[in-house]
Amino acid sequence: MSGAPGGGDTGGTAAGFRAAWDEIAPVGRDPGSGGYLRYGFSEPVRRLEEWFRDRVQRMGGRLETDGNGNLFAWWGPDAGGNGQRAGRSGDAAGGLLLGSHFDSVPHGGGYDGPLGIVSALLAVTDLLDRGGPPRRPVGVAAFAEEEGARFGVPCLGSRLLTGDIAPERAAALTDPDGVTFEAALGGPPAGARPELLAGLAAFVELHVEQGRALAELAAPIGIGSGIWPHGRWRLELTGEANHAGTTRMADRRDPMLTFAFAVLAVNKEARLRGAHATVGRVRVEPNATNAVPSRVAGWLDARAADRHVLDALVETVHRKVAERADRDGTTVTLTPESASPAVDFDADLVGRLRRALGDDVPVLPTAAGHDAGILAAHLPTAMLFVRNPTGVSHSPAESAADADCAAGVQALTDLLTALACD
Ligand code: HGY
Ligand code: MN
Ligand code: MN
Repeated sequence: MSGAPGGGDTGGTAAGFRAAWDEIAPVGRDPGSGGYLRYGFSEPVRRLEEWFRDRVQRMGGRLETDGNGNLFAWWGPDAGGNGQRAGRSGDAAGGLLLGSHFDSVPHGGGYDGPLGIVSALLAVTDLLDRGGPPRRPVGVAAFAEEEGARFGVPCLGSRLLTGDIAPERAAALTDPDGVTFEAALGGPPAGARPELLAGLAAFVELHVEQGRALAELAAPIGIGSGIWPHGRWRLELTGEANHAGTTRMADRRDPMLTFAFAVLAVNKEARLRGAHATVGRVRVEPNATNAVPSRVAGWLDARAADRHVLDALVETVHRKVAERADRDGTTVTLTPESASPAVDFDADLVGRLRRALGDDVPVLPTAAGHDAGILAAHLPTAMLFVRNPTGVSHSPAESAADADCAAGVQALTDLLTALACD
């Protein structure tokens, strides 16, 4: 893809999509696992942002940052030259924002996030090729630290933009090396930007599906109906460090024992409720082969279609682990680290998506969190999903066919034509 209007295959073709995708696919890819190491504010993400800036400039767009690590590009009225944009000047209809995130989980797939950004840029290119600048402002966003893989809080950039997290709390978050978010950002985050949000009429995020619903429906794209409520909790178990060889089993206060029970309890209680719960991250102190641990920290990711089911799951796990800790002579704390309420995407916007794309396009919920889930509480928001034949995500096995990605680009172009050019 030339990046400038009028060049090469359009992004709505598999060849046009592939040409653009090949420009970013190698960035941050681990040769050993084939997965991606694109942590927030890391070198690979900075290179992807540089690719974004270069392409936007060649497309005649205007770049903007919000002071929270989020990057925006704008086209149409109030974009470019005069530095004004809908919402600030107040004299243009609200903007239509597309976009997603560049960051990944450790050894994650290449599509989770970047597909939404690349597809949006290709759709804007096609729109400009078709008929010049849109009648309303059209934007593409690259949100920072969506996975929370570095600083622990998911959708950190979009939560800062909307005021869903205090800038002081975000600034003090640290990564595993003790680097603060403020240091990684290069200064204190700006926090809420209501005037930026005020200029937006809608946000639509395209994302690779993280499941096989579209594969089973033999549909290349789908429309999101909503997001399950979900959250993250830190489970900390404290016992007594001791010698692995000389300490009798009856004399131990071993937090690893309580932790093992906790992992099994999480799995059982989720299965009993049709919920999804995971302990995928653990930190052991002192983490030595020949020492009974003093402390074990594990992180719980829990999600359910219904808020009450989720609350009951977490409460039951906490109660059962505390009972077990009493027997093990250990102590337990469960600390919420992030909460994401249930999301129903904007019914009117979903309806407009269905009219623009066809009533035969499936409408489906997701249990995956997204920046769209944060913005949905602040402006009309919807999502588009692209078929993932493996259904696997947060893994190198994540996949999407070029033809389906091109269908996603075409859907965004049709949406822009319907909403931003009418
Ligand atoms: O964790 C999630 O659901 C998303 O991929 N950040
Ligand atoms: Mn993800
Ligand atoms: Mn994602």
